[in-house]
Amino acid sequence: MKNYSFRDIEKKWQRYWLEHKTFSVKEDPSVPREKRRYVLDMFPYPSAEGLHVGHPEGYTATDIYCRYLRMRGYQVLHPMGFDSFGLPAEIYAITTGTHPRITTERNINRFRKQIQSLGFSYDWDREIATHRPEYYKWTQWMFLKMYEMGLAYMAEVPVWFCEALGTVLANEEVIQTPEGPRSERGNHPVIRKPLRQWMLRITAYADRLLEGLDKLDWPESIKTMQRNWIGRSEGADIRFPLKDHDGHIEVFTTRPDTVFGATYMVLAPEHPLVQKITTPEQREAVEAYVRQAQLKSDLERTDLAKEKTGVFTGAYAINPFTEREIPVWISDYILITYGTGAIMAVPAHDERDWEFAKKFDLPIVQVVSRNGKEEELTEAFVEEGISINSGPFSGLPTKEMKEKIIAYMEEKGIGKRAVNYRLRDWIFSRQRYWGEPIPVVHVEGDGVQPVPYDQLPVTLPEVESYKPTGTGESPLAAIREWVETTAPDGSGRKAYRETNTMPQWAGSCWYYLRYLDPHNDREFASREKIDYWMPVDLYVGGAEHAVLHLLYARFWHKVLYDLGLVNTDEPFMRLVNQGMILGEDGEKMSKSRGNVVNPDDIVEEYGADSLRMYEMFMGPLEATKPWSTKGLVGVHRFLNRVWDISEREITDEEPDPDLLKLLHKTIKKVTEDTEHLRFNTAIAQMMTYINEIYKLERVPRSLWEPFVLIIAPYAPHIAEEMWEKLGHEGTLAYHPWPTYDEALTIDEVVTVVIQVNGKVRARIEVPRDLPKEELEKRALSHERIRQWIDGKEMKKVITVPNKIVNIVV
Ligand code: ANZ
Repeated sequence: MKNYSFRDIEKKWQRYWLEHKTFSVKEDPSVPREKRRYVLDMFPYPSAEGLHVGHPEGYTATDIYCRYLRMRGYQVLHPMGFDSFGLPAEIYAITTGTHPRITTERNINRFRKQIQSLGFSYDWDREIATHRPEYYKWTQWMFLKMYEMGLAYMAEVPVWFCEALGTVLANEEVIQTPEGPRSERGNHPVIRKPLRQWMLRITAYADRLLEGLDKLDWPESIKTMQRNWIGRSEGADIRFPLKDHDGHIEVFTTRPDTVFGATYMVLAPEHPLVQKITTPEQREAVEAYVRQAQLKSDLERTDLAKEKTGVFTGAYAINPFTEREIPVWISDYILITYGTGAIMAVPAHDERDWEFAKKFDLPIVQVVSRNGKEEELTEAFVEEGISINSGPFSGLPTKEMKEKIIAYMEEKGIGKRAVNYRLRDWIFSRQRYWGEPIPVVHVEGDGVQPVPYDQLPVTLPEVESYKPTGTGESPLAAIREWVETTAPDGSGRKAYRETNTMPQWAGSCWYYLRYLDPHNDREFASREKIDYWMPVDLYVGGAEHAVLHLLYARFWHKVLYDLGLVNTDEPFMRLVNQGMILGEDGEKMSKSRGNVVNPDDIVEEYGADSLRMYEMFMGPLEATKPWSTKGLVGVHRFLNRVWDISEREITDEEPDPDLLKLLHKTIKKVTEDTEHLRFNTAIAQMMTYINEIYKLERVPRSLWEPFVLIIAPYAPHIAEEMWEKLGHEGTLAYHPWPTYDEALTIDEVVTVVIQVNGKVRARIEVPRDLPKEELEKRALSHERIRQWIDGKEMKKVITVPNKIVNIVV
């Protein structure tokens, strides 16, 4: 294959764009609001491995879209930066002693070079990195705002602790495996352990995080994942008085309508009442059970398939509706972290309770029925139905029963309507070095004091060792000169710096705001700039961030909104997830499989334009698709053909009418597809066009120039070069996008009359010269015609193409 000299061309234009700051944008109030667009990529973690082929997929998609928008006259903000705190740099530091800052900056330089070698049109003047003090100063500032609002607090909580990583992990960072809970990063075992932690009260925003989803143009699957993660359940809290003790057991239930069927109760093993009510005879068994329950993960404990276990406490409660004494058990299928940590067990209508009752021979009373009659149950009847065995409430349908019984309980003071969320507050501290220091001090005898705003940032000290202490304390705890300080109130009292740092998710909660005003040292971003650009119009990134980053950032943004610091309560209006690129073998790319494709090699061998176009041609942006070197070579060959055409004689001759039509069709298709991010089909159309143009020896300029413009967002380097060859000066980046003539894009149509027994019954539009058989088929299946001919005997059909179909029945 003859190669066009993509290496020279690509370097030349990349240098040109950088030197001319082609893609830097400035706020300009004369640009109307509807002509501005903010297009955002999920910024990368600058790993030591460098860019992989998954990065350019999303980045190419946004780049094509941005380049297209600029040519359509939009002012486009398209920034890039680095999510640069995080474990790998720290782990590397532990083994090599190299400061994480040094490796991180080195990795960033490599990433930037790689990204630039792909010709993306970022505004590099706006680059940010979350580990730099001028950035994290504002992350700390926002933390202090949350502290003032009561949204950041300290608590002794059972947390996931990973010995191997030496740190606490958030729920979201723990995955459940057949071998028990493990860290998402590194796949190390994790255990539950109570530790003092900083928490962010994300639960206070649960309802707003749910409601906000409705107005977002996001993939339904991501919205569903967020809804499930937040997990809102409506029901009631009900109090069951204890027999032989003061007080009561409070339960949360989503089925208050089944209360007459509550034949026993179950407490979580960690429930505080367990110690109090357990009888001496049962104490030993209960304590043994509590000890072993601590070793299990929540998922193991609530696994439906798992054999139920439990122990009787020896105590009884009173069902306030049946007034019967019901036994109180403990079992690990009840979680202390959900609802009230206690349940009323209704074995007839809950599967887990059913199994438990069967195993321990506890009474089962049916209180909901299909049709108002009791039946022989062979398993829990979990559907809604008609209440039975429920005293004066019998006969009510489930929904009505729920309302009536809640009203009754509220009136009698037995219970009340309640809502529960699966969402937990966000554990916000990590016992690591390489993160934002939490900007508070602990003053001797006086507790926590925030570091005053004018003393931010609290910077990371230089350390000798990055090893976690293993005691659950951060490596920072070992640096006395840094830790020991005085109270910020000026009292001179001794104080100790907080040694926990923030999780990696912190910096990415607001980075899209810093791009707006990256060099501002008085504010995280000026309000004018926020008003000018926000919200983000299009956000593209991987689906793996469905509940982590995307939920945290929405929460954080809502806090800023409540502080009056941003103009909308949602940050990202439209979200698109790029699909994963698998290895040539159809497996996930990984070092161990040896199927990783390195973008640098591709750029070197085929050029950035080929890589960009190939990744977009692989399939729909959202689809998972395997890498194919053959496919890549095909796209490369296509670009060579394009180049080949550009070397031919370009004339001012009139174009052939059919080719002109094909051009207009092509412009139309590429315009619409680019607009809707359907890049693969846009490219297919360009290929069809090039197949025809390739046949010409002399190419009319009117067929060529528009093509150079529409391929430009996709393969910008070769396009710029060809544009220059056409005699233009400078970049085409802001040249108006070609328009098309709608009339030239439609195939010519004719109106055909359809008659039945000589009477005109319908008229249809069909392409001129539609073959006779096809025309008859369309006529006979026409809705109105079928009314006249269905069920009748067909005598004959007389067809004159382009004119008439006459049916005789
Ligand atoms: C009685 C009942 C009867 C229940 C019935 C269900 C069906 P969601 O939808 O997930 O919110 N539950 C409450 N707290 C629990 C805890 N800490 N650990 C384990 N299970 C708990 O589920 C709410 C239901 O889960 C509650 O409603 C309770 O069982 C159980 F026919 O109460 B139900």
